[in-house]
Amino acid sequence: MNIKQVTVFGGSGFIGRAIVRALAPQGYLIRVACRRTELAEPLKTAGDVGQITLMRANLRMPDSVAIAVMFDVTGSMGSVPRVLQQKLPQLLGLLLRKGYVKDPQILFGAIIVRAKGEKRPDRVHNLFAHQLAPPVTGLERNFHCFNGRAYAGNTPVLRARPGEDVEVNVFGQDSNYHTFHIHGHRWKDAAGAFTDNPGFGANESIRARFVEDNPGRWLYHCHVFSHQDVGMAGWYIVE
Ligand SMILES: [Cu+2]
Repeated sequence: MNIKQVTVFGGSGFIGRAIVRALAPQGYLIRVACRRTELAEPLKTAGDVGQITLMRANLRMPDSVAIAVMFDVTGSMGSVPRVLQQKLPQLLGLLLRKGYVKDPQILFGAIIVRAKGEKRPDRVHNLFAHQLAPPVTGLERNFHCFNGRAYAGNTPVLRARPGEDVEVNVFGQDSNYHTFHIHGHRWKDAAGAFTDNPGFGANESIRARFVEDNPGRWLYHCHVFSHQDVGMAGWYIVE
């Protein structure tokens, strides 16, 4: 039997509640992790008896849980996402040094909103641009990463077939200014102009959407060379 189980962190918050209510009708067994479970109590009625359970997750309780941070980039959280992203390396370092959690993980995720009836792409790739700083890795140098990994071959390998409608979403998850480039490709921006290297900053995102017509092994990367040189690059393979 394949039970779909999911843990929603910050489940008592505005976005967390919406996620739980969206997942419940799809049959997921949902654990709602939050600091004050009493606030999430009303959520239980969104599912069948026992389908939704609440668990206390508190950074001050050792071993309580791995940590997930969700950023709402629509602005409803004010400066919180920006501050959190700047502090994330320190937060992870602190968690390790104090022994609160043995193996803290950062999870990235995006909620992509499409217009009703809009055609879905054949391929969707999501890339999160960020850094892994020495307090996180315990290494001396800083790494610029896509999805927690640095350097082509280690970062996600994106794939597509000729003729496919391809979408690559790239999210700025640190306080840097990045640009996104895929060799051999260009696409139209929101204003309808061709682009091949759009820029984005903290909590901003860009979308590359195109019909694939150029088979090959292509490099994608941030075009800020000091970022690319320390890992912010990967392969895009069309075959
Ligand atoms: Cu960059």
